[in-house]
Amino acid sequence: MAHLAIIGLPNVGKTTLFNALTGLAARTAAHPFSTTEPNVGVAKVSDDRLDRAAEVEKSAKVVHATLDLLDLPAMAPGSSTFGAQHLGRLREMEALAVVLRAFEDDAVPDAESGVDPVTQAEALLLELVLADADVFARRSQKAAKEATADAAKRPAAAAVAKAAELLATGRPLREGAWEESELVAFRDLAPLTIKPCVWVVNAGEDDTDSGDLQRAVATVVPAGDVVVVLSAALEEEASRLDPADRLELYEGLGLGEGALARMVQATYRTLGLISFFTVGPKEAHAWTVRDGASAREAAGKIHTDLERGFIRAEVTPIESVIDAGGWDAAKAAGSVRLEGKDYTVAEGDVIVVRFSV
Ligand SMILES: Nc1nc2c(ncn2[C@@H]2O[C@H](COP(=O)(O)OP(=O)(O)OP(=O)(O)O)[C@@H](O)[C@H]2O)c(=O)[nH]1
Ligand SMILES: [Mg+2]
Repeated sequence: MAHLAIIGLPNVGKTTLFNALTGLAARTAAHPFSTTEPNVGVAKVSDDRLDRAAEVEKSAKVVHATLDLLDLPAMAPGSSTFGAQHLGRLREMEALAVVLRAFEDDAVPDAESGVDPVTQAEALLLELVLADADVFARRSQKAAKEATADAAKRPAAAAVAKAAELLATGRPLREGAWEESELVAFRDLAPLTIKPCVWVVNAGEDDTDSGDLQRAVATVVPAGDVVVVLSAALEEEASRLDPADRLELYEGLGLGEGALARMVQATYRTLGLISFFTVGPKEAHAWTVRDGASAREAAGKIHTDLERGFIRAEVTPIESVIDAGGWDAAKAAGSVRLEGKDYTVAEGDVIVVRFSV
């Protein structure tokens, strides 16, 4: 299960985004620091392909993948409102979604954030770097002392020192080149700047230059981070509609399946996660595994018995199930393959595990 924290400056639309993603109704307000306690919720990872496969299989139930969300109080650079307690919560997350305000609205004061997403991205990135720098500077001193007494501890101390140096130059750890052993050496510190970030530019509903905003933010954040432009207010409104009306709204605005789906899918990608599916009359189910997982590992996600007793897997891309009009039809058409336990699962595979226990 992946955990994503939503952070950002005051009054930028963090809770609005949280509500849009979870369908919950946490309190939002037009004044800064309206969120004082974290909100927790679950976001559905919507996937069109799963819905279509469920349709052709006439599945009674559809189970989408999910993402655990945490909406935190505002960060304010240089202030102590975003306390050690919230930093601790952040360290437990697999990824961060940083909301940057670009919308202008006289009714929603922007004194703390402004409406330039680039300035906010730089300020927040620095804030995260400083939080890590503090922790690593202290650990580095302690580790150096320990290493003088115990030679076996030298490689770990060197890794921590190298990280502390990078942070001291103002750079996030994910910009460094790290050996696995180095990452292990400071894993217990749970550095914030090693976590993948999704930068969410909250633009006005009628903002038309989303491409420009996207590129501007992308130039100041670490390579590999995802930047998504959306309107949290619009997405929250859309999330309250029933699916047909929502689709109509999105289509009317030329938004395809909506910005939220794109954001969540991008988060999955940056986390190195992929989906595979099981489909049938009872249920159509999306499962999450790390990119690179074997068929046997994937089987274990469904049930430990399937992993233990794994014999082989029947596999085909979900598109071929949809196109053929169902799993049985895809099989009859010869598009289902047999794979062994070491097969590397591909994003979008439909899998039937043959097993015996
Ligand atoms: N016009 C406009 N208003 C928005 C948008 N997103 C949020 N708002 C409004 O901005 C105000 C603040 O939104 P919140 O979601 O509470 O912002 P927040 O970042 O959680 O605020 P704090 O928790 O106080 O830091 C609310 O009045 C929202 O309705 C948007 O995309 N456009
Ligand atoms: Mg809030």
